[in-house]
Amino acid sequence: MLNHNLEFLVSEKKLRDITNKILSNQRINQKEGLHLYEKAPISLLGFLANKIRKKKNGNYTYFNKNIHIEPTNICVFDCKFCAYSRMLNKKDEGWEFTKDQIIAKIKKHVDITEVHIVGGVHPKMGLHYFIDLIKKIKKIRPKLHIKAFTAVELEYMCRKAKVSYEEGLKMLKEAGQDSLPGGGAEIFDKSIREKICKDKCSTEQWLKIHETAHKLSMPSNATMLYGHIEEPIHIIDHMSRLRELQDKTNGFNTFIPLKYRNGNNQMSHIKEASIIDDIRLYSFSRIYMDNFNHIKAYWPMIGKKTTQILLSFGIDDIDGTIDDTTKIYSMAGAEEKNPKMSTNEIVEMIKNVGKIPIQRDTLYNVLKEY
Ligand code: V47
Ligand code: SF4
Repeated sequence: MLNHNLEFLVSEKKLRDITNKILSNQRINQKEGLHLYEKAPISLLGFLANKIRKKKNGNYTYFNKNIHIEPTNICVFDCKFCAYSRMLNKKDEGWEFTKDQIIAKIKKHVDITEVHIVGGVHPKMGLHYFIDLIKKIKKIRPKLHIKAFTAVELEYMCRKAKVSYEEGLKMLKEAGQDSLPGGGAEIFDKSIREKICKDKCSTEQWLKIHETAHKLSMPSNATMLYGHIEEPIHIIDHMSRLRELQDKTNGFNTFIPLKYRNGNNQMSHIKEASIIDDIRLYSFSRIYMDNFNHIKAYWPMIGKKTTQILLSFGIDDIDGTIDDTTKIYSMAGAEEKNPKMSTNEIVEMIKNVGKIPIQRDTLYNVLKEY
């Protein structure tokens, strides 16, 4: 029950009832979630989020040693928020790495445990191309965890190769792919999706692909793009659909809210969320996504300073060392133009807020405590 000395945080009866429900470990429903998200002061959200974080992860804050590979920025789709993709006919601004170039990049990074591979949807890089790439990576680094291809890329690959999601994912798994990243989810609500990314995989397809991966013992992550034209009700709807699938499969490792960045895209007129909005969204995620073990702040996108603040608002994971291998966010105007952090820097960032830095593998096994 709510301790008396907290009543100054929660004067309103409805909010107090919701708070008591959370404190007694009961799940809050969509209506309660919406009320909490819209009405609670961030001090209350932070308090509740931290309680949950502590119960799930103690004072541990996770990071991993990884690089990103973005094989191409050529893309057949036209998401309005994307600053990164180029059409095939604008090839001078695009890049296409060869498999040899990708292997050379991986060879340069000897101490990473994970490679994250996500790029544009190139009409000529299909399922068999990527199966071969994955085999080549596993040949030189059999133990490297390969987290690859958003549901958007997978939907296109499987459709073009005329195989079911299950067949396609099985082939990728046999080649050596270990898990799926969480991208491409954006916002599940149909009317918003129609306005920001109408030509790529649908909500139903995104959820089906992740469900199928979980069935094949390929875990995955989940994301949500926030801070553009969505309303609070769409955020609750998005999180509820993920929470429902997680109840069914328990295959998601982490939830990653992705803050919309407004540089160089077709929605640049939209103002970015404030830091208060970020804190509200992240701490609410920790409270509402009660069956997700981890909530990740992806630091190259949200910036180092905000990431550090979020560690005091329920966040227990900040992703990885990256080593300047991603362009998606710097092209969209994120603070980190050449994102890389040494292990020492990450450890310091976490220790500075009184948390315990843990180097993890992709599946959150502890590799080293600092
Ligand atoms: O789906 C694109 C987002 C995602 C913008 O699983 C933008 O560990 C903000 O999924 N502003 C791809 N976001 C990246 C992704 C990801 C990143 C880090 C870790 C993991 C993981 C997954 O990037 C896209 C889209 O939602 N995005 N443009 C933009 N202007
Ligand atoms: Fe293509 Fe992904 Fe950009 Fe959409 S977000 S245009 S699918 S690269």
